[in-house]
Amino acid sequence: MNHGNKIIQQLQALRQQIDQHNYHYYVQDNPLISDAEYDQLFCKLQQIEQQYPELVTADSPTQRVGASPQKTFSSVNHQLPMLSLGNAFATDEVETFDKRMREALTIDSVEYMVEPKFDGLAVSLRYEDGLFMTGATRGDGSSGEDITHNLRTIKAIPLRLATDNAPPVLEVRGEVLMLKADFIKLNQAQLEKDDKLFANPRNAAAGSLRQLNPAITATRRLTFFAYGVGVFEDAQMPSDKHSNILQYLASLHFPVAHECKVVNGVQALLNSYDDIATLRQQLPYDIDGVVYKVNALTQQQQLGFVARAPRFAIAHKFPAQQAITELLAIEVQVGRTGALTPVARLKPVFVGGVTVTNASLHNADEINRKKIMIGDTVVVRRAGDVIPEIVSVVMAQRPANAESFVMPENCPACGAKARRLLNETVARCTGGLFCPAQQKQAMMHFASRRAMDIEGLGDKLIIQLIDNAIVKTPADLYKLGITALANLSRMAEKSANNIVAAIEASKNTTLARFIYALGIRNVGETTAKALAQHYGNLDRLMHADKEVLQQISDVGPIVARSIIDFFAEPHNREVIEQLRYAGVHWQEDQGQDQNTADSTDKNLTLSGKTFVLTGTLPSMTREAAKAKIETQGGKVTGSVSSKTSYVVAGNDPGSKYNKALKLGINILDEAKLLQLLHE
Ligand code: 5U1
Repeated sequence: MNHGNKIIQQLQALRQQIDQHNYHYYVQDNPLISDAEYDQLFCKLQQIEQQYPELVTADSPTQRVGASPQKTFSSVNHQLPMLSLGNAFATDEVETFDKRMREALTIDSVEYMVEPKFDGLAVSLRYEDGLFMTGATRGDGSSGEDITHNLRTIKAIPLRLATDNAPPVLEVRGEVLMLKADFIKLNQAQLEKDDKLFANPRNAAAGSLRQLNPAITATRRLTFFAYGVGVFEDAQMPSDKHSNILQYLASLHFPVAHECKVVNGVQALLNSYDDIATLRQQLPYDIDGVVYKVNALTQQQQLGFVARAPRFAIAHKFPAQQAITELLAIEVQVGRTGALTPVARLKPVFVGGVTVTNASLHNADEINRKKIMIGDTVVVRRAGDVIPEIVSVVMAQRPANAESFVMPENCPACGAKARRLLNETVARCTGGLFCPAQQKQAMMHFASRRAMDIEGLGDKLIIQLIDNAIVKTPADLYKLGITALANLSRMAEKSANNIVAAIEASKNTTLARFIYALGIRNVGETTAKALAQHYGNLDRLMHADKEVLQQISDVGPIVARSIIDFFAEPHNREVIEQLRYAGVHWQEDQGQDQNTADSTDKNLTLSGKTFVLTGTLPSMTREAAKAKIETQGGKVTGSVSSKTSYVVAGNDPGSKYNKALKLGINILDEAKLLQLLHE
């Protein structure tokens, strides 16, 4: 097809622009345009490529995540082995290394390159004619696994070398890492999902690279640093010094650590080690030492190799980051989704350059597994340099008065019942609508498009409203006036009007949306729909029986438990009542299966009893009373007869009241009815 040069040129220009911005963002850490502007460029490229699919190239920024999940990784032979490094821990070992270099080279002082030793995963990236072709793990050094598709998702790795003079072959060696900040975010997200936590950034990077589905790897933020080359056919490759090779790699747009430095002699090596050790905490990534390499390439060749390690380089490792201290207390924190996390309060201790006073204990199982008791002397480690953790207990030093930890039965933030579900490792607060720790999350979910669909009430606004104590629960949203909103920063009066109108409009909803909006744990949209269809009525669901719940498709014992717990929490019920009082409403019907197990269950308190309702009840509609009676197995009929068990009478009762008196039938007011319902 003839596309005309114009389209091809436009595509090339867009790709170049995006590559350039990727480079500034991911490699230089210095973005030139806003995220929105970047997204615009990317969308434009996607649009044109969609229109002309035959013009899509493998190195297009749109093609980072393309491959479908694999069954296994195939093996790749390294044309040039991927070597490992000898280690030094003490100063005298570094001095011995330097002496060996000087003697072998017969010179007085050696020029070295000093580099941080990244705590990540070594990989080799092969470029052919400037295009990224294959990426592999180190494996045993001779062959590794082909993880090309996963490596393509890492934005710091160029898909095309930034040169007009692309070498026929170039293998770049370096390390894949997860930045400390990204590791913390990932673990937070894992915790929210009740998914496995990673022990440190290295494990997180390894787990992410080992994914058979590149789409998952793409969701994990990984980065890359180059520190050398493998095979190459490249006339541009510097042949004098390793430092120039790194400079050359940087010119091709590979990230190279800023901390790399050329120095002379052993004292300078040791000074650099101290400098980098001091910097360590501030670095955005984990390092576990410093690498020293003889800088001149001819000297490297002269020195050669021993087994699988080069003689010309050594890793000077940092000492392990562990210390011993006392566990003073275990407190429980409540997360955004209500997860209760025990946190160790420690006697302050200096570990790896910082004073540690807290350590996460993750959950009760972790505490039991490590046999941790309050008052114990414990070994603390800064895992992956980021989150301090308790490694073990010094049993010999356990005091007689050491106390076991018991997970609280109630949420420390709101007092609601805490419940640990069968499929979860953490206990969670059940006061979702009320708990202050969960306010923001609950409100964002409540207002979201698939829930109450309150247009304009975005996450940022919700955060502002909660931080300024304007709203606490979703019910407070319906009390919001234009003035309260318009007083917020960056809120125009017109937007305030629109939001108030959207809140008002959201009052008219469906039962399924409302159930979903409540944010009951394990109740997603589909389950909410199934519940709405089955019960047809919120009160009936609020009094649902666990066995009956489990007859509904999508509802197993865990979901049923979540539902029962949620409605058992008085604060949640209170917020629901406030919402109804504010005018949130939906079409209630009988529900598809209302006469199945709920009302015929012989074990329910009111089974076999017949009720007639008359007059206006003080706090609930007759419909609500009917639902409550039915969920307890009772039947509600329209007329009084000798078979009627109870007549429930409110204000201004009708003739049914007189008939009940005549027939000597039990007459209940609302309070007595509630007593009968055990409420
Ligand atoms: N920074 C750095 N890490 N690292 C690891 N350089 C470096 N070089 C290595 C290894 C295994 O090996 C070459 C010296 C061959």
